[in-house]
Amino acid sequence: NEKTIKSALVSVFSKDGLEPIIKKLNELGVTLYSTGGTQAFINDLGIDVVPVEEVTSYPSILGGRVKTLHPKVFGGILNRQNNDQDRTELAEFDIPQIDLVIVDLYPFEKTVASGASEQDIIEKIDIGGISLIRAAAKNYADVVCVSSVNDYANFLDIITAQNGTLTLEQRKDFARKSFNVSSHYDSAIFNYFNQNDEETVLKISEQNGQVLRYGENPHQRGFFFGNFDDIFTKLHGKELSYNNLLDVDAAVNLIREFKGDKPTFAILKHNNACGVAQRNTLKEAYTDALAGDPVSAFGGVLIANTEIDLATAEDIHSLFCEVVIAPAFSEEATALLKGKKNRILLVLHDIDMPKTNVRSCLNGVLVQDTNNVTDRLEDLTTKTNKTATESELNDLIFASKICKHTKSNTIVLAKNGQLCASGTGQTSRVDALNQAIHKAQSFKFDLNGAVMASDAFFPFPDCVEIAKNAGITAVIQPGGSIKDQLSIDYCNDNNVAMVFTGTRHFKH
Ligand code: 93A
Repeated sequence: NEKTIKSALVSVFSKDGLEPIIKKLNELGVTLYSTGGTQAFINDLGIDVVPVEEVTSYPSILGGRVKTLHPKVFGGILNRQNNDQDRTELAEFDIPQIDLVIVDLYPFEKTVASGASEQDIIEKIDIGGISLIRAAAKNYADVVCVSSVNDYANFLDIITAQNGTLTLEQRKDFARKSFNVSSHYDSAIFNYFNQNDEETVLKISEQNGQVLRYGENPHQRGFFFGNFDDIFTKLHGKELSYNNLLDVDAAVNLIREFKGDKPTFAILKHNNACGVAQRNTLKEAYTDALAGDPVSAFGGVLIANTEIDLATAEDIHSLFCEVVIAPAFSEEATALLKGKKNRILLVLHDIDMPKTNVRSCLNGVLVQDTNNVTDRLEDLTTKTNKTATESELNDLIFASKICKHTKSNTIVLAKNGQLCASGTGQTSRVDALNQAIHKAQSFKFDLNGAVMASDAFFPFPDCVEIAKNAGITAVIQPGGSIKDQLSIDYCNDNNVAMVFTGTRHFKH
């Protein structure tokens, strides 16, 4: 299974490191075939080389795009030396045997990295060279393929030590490396085209989507696809930004939980509620939503589940906010709220929201059903000896609904139809709870008799213990941990009520 190299086709882009190999092959009496630039390089070394055009009886054409792509070249590489038919055809068509192929491909990746034009990049997609590599590597039974400058030293050592002869294992190892080179090369081309795809997405967005001032930050482009007017009538204000749209989406989804309830007002910042309250009048609801966190409310998105009247509008008017949303605005309220040029006023139509949710992920998209399970009193199961009072039950449902629309991990604390505070987007539930308690206390909320909602189960009883010590008397959670009982036991020992919803509300 040893083969001695008697002929070689050398076609390299970079001539670096080639000289000692050519000299060695010449010393071993190997016949050299070569393409234009490589041929000139070999001639300059004073060594004889047969131009590939002489083999093919064809010139290099199309500006070099076709120079080795010819049956005489590929026949010379792909023929099986132990196959009689192949031998006959080789003789019949006057095809020279080629035992060694040395190729250094057009530098595609380097050209992309240099910021070259698209045309220059396309020209650097090597066709002939990659075919030579694939052909020679496929026929490793008879042919040696050296496809990378990195293998020159090793190859030179072998032919020096073994007088131009290679074993089958050595040829196969060069084939393995060659397919590594060719697959890497093609992946680089794919990645380049794929990148272009992303550019295309942005171009299509620019032409067909709504062009936003920018994306999440000023250095990012942003576009919106959707039919805004189906959902809202815009009464007043500046263009909605990318971040406004995200907040509006969060606000609309949250307020839908309270459709048909008594007047409810919510204030959102960065897609999370920082204030929510349900009261007998909308004005009171606004006042108590704002009290939840007057600091965060600055520049927030406001939403009501019922018409905004003048009394409420008068209070809202003194707050700097980006967007106000409601199913209706009274005439006087509209006139007053239009008093600030940039303030966006949106009338929310009574329509269904999409049932699927799409977001980008890695090099694709994630699609899921929207979370359309609303927690209801009749679905709760009490797990503790203490049952929640009617007022606690209302607060538990209220808190759990807010929880569903708050970034995970989240804990929501509420009391008397008012959001006291929430912990949002924390990496642990304990952190979320501590954040909520700290925040509620900093805004002077008395948490005695307040309730706690969690978006997901408690793996340990630590949260209920911390909550109890802060004054919490009732807890709502989905349940489902193998250690649920530890939290239930703690509640039983400490006169806390706990109910299960059976539905987890992660929001990542
Ligand atoms: O344009 S090509 O894809 N067409 C070919 O037929 C061809 N054959 C070899 N490029 C081709 N090559 C490449 O030319 C080799 O991979 C190598 O990178 C380069 C060597 O050209 P020269 O010897 O003229 O410098």
